[in-house]
Amino acid sequence: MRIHHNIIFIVNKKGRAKMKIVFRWFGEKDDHIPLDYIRQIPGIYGIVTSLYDIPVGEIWPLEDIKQLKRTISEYKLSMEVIESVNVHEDIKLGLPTRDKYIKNYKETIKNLSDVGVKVICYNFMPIFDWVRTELDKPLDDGSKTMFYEHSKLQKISPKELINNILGKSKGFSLPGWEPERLKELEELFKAYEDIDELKLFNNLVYFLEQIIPTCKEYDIKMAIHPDDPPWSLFGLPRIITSKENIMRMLKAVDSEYNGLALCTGSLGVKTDNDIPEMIRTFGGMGRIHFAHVRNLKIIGDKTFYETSHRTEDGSLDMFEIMKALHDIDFKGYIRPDHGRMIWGEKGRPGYGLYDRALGTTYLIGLWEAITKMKELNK
Ligand SMILES: [Mn+2]
Repeated sequence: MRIHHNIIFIVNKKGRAKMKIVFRWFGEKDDHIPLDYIRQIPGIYGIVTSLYDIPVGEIWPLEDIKQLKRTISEYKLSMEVIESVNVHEDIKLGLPTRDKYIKNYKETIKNLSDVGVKVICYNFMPIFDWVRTELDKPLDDGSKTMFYEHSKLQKISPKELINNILGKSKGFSLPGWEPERLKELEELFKAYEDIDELKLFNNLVYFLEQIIPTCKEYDIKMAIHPDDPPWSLFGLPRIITSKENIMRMLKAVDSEYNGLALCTGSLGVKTDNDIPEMIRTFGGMGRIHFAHVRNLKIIGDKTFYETSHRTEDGSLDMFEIMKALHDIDFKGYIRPDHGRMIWGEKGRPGYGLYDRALGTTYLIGLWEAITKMKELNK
């Protein structure tokens, strides 16, 4: 059965479409949160998910995508954003085999458009995805959260980092930390020995030049996720870290289909990244298609932990961030991002239900207040 969404749900009084709140979910097999619970969060429009069983680089089978969509539709939730379709390491490395994987990526884009997907989130980080040094650091209020301490990272090897992360994931797979991908770690590091930032950037441009025409044809927007954290780790290059290099990337393939997943938490740990200003610039260009909105507390040089969404709890001003999104008339997708583990919840680090649900209502509350204040001040 195909359920059509009531379009009134996303249109405000004046008929202006507004941003859509979505929630990340890891599938029936690997998420402790049932869709039935997610749909009870006020204001939720849809699910952000992925096909976790398909090895990186393979074509996503249409039947599997349709099945996922059917499951989600049963709960009257949309599936318009995929996070992520991961990019094969050979593409990032610029190996001759990349063309095969790019061809597969285009097939996946076509298959996703078939079920109404609008945005594909991806990243272009070598070897590692997001990195933290602790997944369950206790906070004063008894909650637990993810923590990053650069000085600690500098003292350990990549292997030790992986063992720390996977050993603490409580049996949940972590996005970007699939053990099979990390097995050939030494080989991967060797392969990256002569890849500097410029080479990595050129490999990204090559990939985008190939896929963006397909995206245009099938009306699917690409949204690159910034590097998390936005600096080099273990000597590996990172290229989506600042306003300048994001601008360079957007200009290199100058199409609205080549866009950004603006993650406040990833970019925000670098104090010289002015997030509201970035939203106004890139949003004004029509290039932000997806936003991850969360807060974090910077407690030292390249040292931070993830907090609840509230402005007072972290280093980012969430009002200013939501106001910037409101000011650019953002009509894309917003999701709360990592939350703490609270109320005794056991789940995938960063992806509990409770704190992200609180974050959702907070973001929606800010949005309503901004909307109504603007109307009052007219
Ligand atoms: Mn993010």
